[in-house]
Amino acid sequence: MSRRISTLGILALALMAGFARPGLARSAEAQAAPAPTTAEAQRFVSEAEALLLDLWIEAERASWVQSTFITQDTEILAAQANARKNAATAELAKRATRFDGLSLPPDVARKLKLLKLSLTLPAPSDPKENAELAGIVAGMESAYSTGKYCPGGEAPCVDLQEISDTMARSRDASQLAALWRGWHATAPPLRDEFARYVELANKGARELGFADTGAMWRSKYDMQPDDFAREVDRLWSQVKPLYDSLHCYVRSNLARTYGSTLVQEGKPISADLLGNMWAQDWTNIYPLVAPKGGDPDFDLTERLRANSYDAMKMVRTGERFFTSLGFAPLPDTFWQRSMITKPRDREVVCHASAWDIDWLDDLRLKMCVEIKAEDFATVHHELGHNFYQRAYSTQPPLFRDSANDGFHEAVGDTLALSITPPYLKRLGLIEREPDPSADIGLLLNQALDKVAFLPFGLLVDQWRWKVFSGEVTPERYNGAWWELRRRYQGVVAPVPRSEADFDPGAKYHVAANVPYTRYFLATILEFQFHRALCEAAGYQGPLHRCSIYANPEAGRRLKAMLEMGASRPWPDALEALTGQRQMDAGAMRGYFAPLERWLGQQNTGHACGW
Ligand code: X8Z
Ligand code: ZN
Repeated sequence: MSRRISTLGILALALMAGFARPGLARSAEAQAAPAPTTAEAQRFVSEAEALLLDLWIEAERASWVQSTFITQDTEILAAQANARKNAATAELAKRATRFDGLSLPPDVARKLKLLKLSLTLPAPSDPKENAELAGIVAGMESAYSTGKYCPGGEAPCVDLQEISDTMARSRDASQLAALWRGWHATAPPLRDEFARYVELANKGARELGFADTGAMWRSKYDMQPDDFAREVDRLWSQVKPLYDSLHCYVRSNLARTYGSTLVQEGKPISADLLGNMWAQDWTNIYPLVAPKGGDPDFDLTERLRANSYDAMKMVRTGERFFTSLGFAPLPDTFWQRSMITKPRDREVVCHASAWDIDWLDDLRLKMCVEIKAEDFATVHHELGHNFYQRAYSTQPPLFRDSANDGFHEAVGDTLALSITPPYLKRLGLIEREPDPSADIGLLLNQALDKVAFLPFGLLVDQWRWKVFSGEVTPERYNGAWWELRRRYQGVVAPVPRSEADFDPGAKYHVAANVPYTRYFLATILEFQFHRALCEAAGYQGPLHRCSIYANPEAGRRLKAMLEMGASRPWPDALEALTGQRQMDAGAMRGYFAPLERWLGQQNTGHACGW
């Protein structure tokens, strides 16, 4: 690492000092400079890649330490490293405009484009403002991760994990509302900081030639930002009928538990009754909505515990799925350096993530694993990131990323779709495969996760896009959030809200500046991937019964796409795996078709919608 810094020191110093920058602002200088050449562009790109790689690794190490040991110092160190990375990237992106309009080899042109889009936090050129922005984001992530609800009296303070575990099980409406309110009370202190973050990030985005930060995020999909927004709407309209049916069925079942005063037909559902803080995953209320006569009659959480699974065994089992497909086992350093359980002696960011510290094979998982079905799926999700990272590690640095961010989120979830009863039997977790009549229960459970998630996956960034564009100003942050939650999810807040609240900040990705549309895309894509891999495996039959476990052909197909990284526009990667060039919810609708028919029957006579 030190060797690389010394050879690149001159370019780095030039960047930090802000000289030798034939950017747009320096028109007189630019006119005087000789015309750019292909050779110069090639040299620029390779030097930029080497410099960025060093800065990425440095920022990654600092962020790892912050996330696994939150203190004031680690937060400052991470913010500083991120500020350095962001400043250098923004500066390089501006310098790259020198080559605009030049006819370049496709690889070089693509790298220049990716360089301009690589930041999720666009740095303003003023070093003070850049440092302030990086500091705010690090601070918001720490504040979110250390948030507690203190009910008062004798009751101890509880963190998000403890609150979530109670919310998953409790059927006591007043307790649920109190927990919901308690967690959301951690967010108002972030409101002013968030508004300042929006202002500074927008300044950085505009300096880079984007209308605002939201437009910059939407530009990462190999199409015009407005076209991407329309594409997302198109996908939502493909799946909305399925969501509406599920919402209707769940609401009428919840009314049986909570009474028809609290849960009313034709009205939105109270957001605290769905088993999850954000009503984004409803699997915890499966017992309240289980189909009579169509229930698989096993509970994966209970089965994992009965079979003495611990965090290590959960992760080892996830790894084995990947190795069964022909991927090499995780390196020893993964097991030495990962954080897979919640430490008792310090504050950490428990929100799960997967890392590749050196952009080669220093892969790590950071997760506070609990022994439950939800975390078994999340382990596969995270390992999907790790195996993707390793698959593209032989690409040049600017191509070491997924085809688009939805792909990164979809890989592990695709494998998790193969956690079918025969697979669980193979693991020894269940003794008998449930009767085919239980398929409705299995599909319903899956829909409470995947279908229920869709509108939430969509609305988080619908809100942020409006905030970044200025359509939603700080005075309307919370009101606009609830308009969207009501419109898309059909949920309402369980307790009165006002602009003194900041409910979006009670979600990790808002506090930590992580774009969210990626999860909406992933939910659609994973069914496309699953269908294609099942076909490659020669499987015939209903998609919800297909498992690609240990199928070498499916493994080869998946690996080939992962190895492409970001070297080609995402439709090429999608085509390599599925033969399709469009994201398409048809596979998801097909997967759930038997359930959709069944829901239609259950909903007859009910007034659906809200
Ligand atoms: O944030 C995540 C992963 C890490 S990339 C655990 N997910 C979203 C969330 O928790 O809100 C996975 C599903 C959606
Ligand atoms: Zn993820």
